[in-house]
Amino acid sequence: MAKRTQVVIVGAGPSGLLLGCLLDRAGIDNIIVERQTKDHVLARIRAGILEQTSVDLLTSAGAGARLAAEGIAHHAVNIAFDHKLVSVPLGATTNGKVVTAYGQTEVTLDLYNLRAAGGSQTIYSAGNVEIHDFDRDWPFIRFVNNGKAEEIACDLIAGCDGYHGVCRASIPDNAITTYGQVYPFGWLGLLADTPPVSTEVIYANNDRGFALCSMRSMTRSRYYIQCNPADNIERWSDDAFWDELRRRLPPETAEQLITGPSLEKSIAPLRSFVAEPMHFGRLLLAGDAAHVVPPTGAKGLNLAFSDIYYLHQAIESFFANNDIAALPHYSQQALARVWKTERFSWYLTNLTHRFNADPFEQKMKEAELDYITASPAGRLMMAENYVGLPL
Ligand code: RFL
Ligand code: PHB
Repeated sequence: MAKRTQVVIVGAGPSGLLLGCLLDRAGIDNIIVERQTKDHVLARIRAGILEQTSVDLLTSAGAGARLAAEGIAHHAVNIAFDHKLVSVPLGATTNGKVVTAYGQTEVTLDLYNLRAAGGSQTIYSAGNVEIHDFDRDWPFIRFVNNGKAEEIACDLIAGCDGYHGVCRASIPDNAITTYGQVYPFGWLGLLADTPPVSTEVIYANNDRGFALCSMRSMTRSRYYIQCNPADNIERWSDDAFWDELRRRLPPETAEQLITGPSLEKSIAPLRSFVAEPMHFGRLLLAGDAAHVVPPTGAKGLNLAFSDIYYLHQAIESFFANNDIAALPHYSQQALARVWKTERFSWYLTNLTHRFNADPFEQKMKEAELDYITASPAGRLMMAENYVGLPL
């Protein structure tokens, strides 16, 4: 077998790139194998809000300079129910921890540039990626590169290949348990070069359905509305989107809304999903490959990064101390945080979306909103989870 490395990372999304950069720092050889082209990966528009722990991790990996200069700190999160908007402060109750608006596209670009400068190899456009013998001590990966079959032998495989990837699917069914649910709605998202309607995120529960106001910069805004997941995107003109968004926001917010042509518009389904354990033999799953949260609360990317925090420590211990127990320990550590974050994302989705027209359920949600905004304990629960639970 021609090629060998210590860790093969499958997937060059944010999880795979961050892991690669942290392993480079620790002097551990790694190769990333990615199914898509570099341009495709770098163009994906997704998350927009980083927890403090994610900011710290990117900084410690050496990818924090542009984030420090361009990221926008949010000191509150807003929740609107019909015509009432309440603001939950962040920071004061969370030991100074806040969240930062900085797009996933920028995070991926910063990590990509850092990796390119370090010289570690990333193979894009890899076809038919297969992982082998990860239940033994000599795993390897096989794929097609520029029309030729290639193999890379390694000590460990990191499955950072997202929800639809090959790694989780390669684990025998009887060795993994999956949990989850698909929500009966999707999010229709629109990106525009218009000033954001609010300097902090607004989650709106309205009788026409959920809406979210977010931003990428002071001149670029990101909005979402709850929609039918089977809706055809062609049916949604920009004007139809803006009209519907305006109807779902409190009137004083709607009045401030500045509209413009969309740069991007797409529909995303919403699901909660966890696979456990996140370890099988010499395969370690991280990020969306192991779990998915609905985007309410902005946890997906952050949870991927907290996995990578635990995973790089486990991999370092594995190589430094021949510590095979570090691998199952990674899964236990990561899952403890995963489940709590799954709970919060599920909770905030339930609180802010309309599932059915049941007036009792809506009353329960209004009482809950009153509690989390009027009670110091309620505000603390909201703020502590929103800024991210400690690692
Ligand atoms: P990714 O980003 O899916 O990357 C996986 C990579 O693996 C590649 N791949 C393969 N490579 C080789 N061989 C195979 N067989 C492969 N199969 C797949 C893929 O091409 C891809 O490059 O997973 P990763 O790295 O774990 O990152 C996860 C995050 O991308 C995801 O959790 C977030 O985007 C979720 N998310 C949000 N997270 C936040 O923290 N804050 C937010 O504000 C936020 N907003 C969002 C979101 C996700 C959304 N969508 C579209 C699902 C908003 C939306 C609308
Ligand atoms: C985003 O800016 O894309 C965003 C913000 C908050 C969320 C989800 C997505 O909960």
